[in-house]
Amino acid sequence: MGSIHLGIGQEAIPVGAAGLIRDEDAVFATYRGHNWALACGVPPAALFGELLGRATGINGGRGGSAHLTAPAHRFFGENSIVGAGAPIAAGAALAGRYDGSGRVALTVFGDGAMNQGAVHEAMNFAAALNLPVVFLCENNSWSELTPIEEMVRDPRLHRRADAYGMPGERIDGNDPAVVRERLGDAFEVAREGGGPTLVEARRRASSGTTSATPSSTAAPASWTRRAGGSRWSCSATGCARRASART
Ligand SMILES: Cc1ncc(C[n+]2csc(CCOP(=O)(O)OP(=O)(O)O)c2C)c(N)n1
Ligand SMILES: [Mg+2]
Repeated sequence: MGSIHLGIGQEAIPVGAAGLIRDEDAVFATYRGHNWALACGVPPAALFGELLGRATGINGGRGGSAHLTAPAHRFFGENSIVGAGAPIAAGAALAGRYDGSGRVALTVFGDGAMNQGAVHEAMNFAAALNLPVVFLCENNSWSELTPIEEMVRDPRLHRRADAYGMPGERIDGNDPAVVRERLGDAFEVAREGGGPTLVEARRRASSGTTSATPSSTAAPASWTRRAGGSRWSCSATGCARRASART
């Protein structure tokens, strides 16, 4: 089966969002999207079948862990390209303007994706055209083995919304009730023609970036420091699992 990107520790965000997603909406996730597929109503057996590459999987085993998709359940898929779901969501929202569906597009991505050009383009495009997109950043403070402090100068990611002229809010991603309420406001704004919102849900992931972080490839010595809070400790000669998982 290989490694998979687990959503352990980030469950409160899709759980809080699940009741907000209507039939006409569309959800775009990343490789860490299994919990979002479940939130959209993908049957667990079909999800797990897909993770195991079985014919009984939601995509007949061909999508696998990182590329499963279930449009019939409003889940327009995972995406292994960091940040790539955001422009697709903006396109889906624009299409909804023409097909009259009233669709709100929800795009979910990580804190690392906030530095991808495609995400910035999508936010600007959605704001400029006043599109019904909810940009949801699941901030687990890690991009693979790089902690957020080493990646950005200002970690208040939600404030970037100001630059695009849209609302931006940071919320507690550990509490499903908070997620439902605050994300619900963003959905409401979008449905009422108010355009896009950026929501930054902070959550400390309790699993490593993948189930096998990192690969068996020898890692640079500098990773030792960077992996300090992760499940792995790496040196120039290789990596070893640490005693305690990152919490
Ligand atoms: C465009 C692109 N660059 C690099 C990668 C390699 N990569 C896979 S996951 C990841 C970290 C992304 O971190 P974040 O956006 O915070 O999401 P998280 O994995 O923490 O949920 C990177 C850099 C990729 N898949 N796509
Ligand atoms: Mg992250």
